[in-house]
Amino acid sequence: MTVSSKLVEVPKSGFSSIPVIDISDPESKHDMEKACEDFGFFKVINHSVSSELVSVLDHEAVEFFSLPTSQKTQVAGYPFGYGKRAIGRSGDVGWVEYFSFFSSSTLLLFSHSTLVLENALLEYTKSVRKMTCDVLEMMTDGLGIKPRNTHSKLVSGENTDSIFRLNHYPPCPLINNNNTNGSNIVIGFGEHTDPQIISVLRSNNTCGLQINLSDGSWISVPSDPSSFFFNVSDSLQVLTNGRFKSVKHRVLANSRKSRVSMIYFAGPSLTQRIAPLTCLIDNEDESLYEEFTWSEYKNSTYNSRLSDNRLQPFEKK
Ligand code: GA4
Repeated sequence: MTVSSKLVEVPKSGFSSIPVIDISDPESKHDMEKACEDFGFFKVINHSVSSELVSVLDHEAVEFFSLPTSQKTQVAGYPFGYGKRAIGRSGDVGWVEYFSFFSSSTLLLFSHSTLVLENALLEYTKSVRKMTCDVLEMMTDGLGIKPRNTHSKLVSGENTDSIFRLNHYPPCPLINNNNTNGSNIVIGFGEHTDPQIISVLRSNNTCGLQINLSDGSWISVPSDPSSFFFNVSDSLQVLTNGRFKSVKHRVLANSRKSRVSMIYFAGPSLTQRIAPLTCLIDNEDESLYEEFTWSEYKNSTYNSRLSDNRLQPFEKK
């Protein structure tokens, strides 16, 4: 966790607002494609994930994080299980506690949680996976790629390596409320890009998430508990040969309010080869990246620092 005196910058380029995609309208594919190219980030509305399911999970998450630390640490573990402050295993820290689950279509490898939480998680991840596939299919269509399931099939099979994570950012007493110019910030989760294909985030009504624009400025994402936020991750940047941007993002702690977010990191199977799609390049020379498997990338990721540029070693010289 860093207490920084850096000012939150104001965007210099013509940014107006976070792109909003209505997934019930097939024509939104054009806006989605543009959002992926310009920001690597968009908000999805009119989705089919049930609000009741979301409420159950929200409630269960709040209950879990309210438990005494001694009880939560009984289910501590990395990469799956409970964690507090420490992020990854290379020394990063943040004003955050979390609970990560391995998630695949048939399996939830976590035996300590309550039955209610497990059931809610299974139902939620099933529903979010379906929405993720719909979004990826719309995106593939927007790129003019056939078949429609070119991307969605990477995250929908039995062996996909996805993660589901609950993050809790408690109110932070280190933030000085008397400082009115916004220069006193505490990092909840430091700047990074996600390594998978796409990430799907939902949060309660507390803001804190920021995305980084190409001019380097940070944009605060207004919270919206009824919508989902999608961010392009590293593997999708490679698959599209850099056309879609893996968005750098971070979370700032709040002085008074708790933020609870739930994120589904949609990854491919460990053996999946990741390289620019041949239909997006005219010949091999145009490829910006060396091919890798998800397992290779994942291994290098888990040995890196949060803010590292993890794709750099795979860029063609
Ligand atoms: C960033 C995206 C996901 O939160 C995550 C993170 C993972 C972790 O918290 O264990 C990592 C980070 C994330 C990338 C670099 C490594 C691994 C922390 C870290 C320092 C769960 C993931 O898949 O990669």
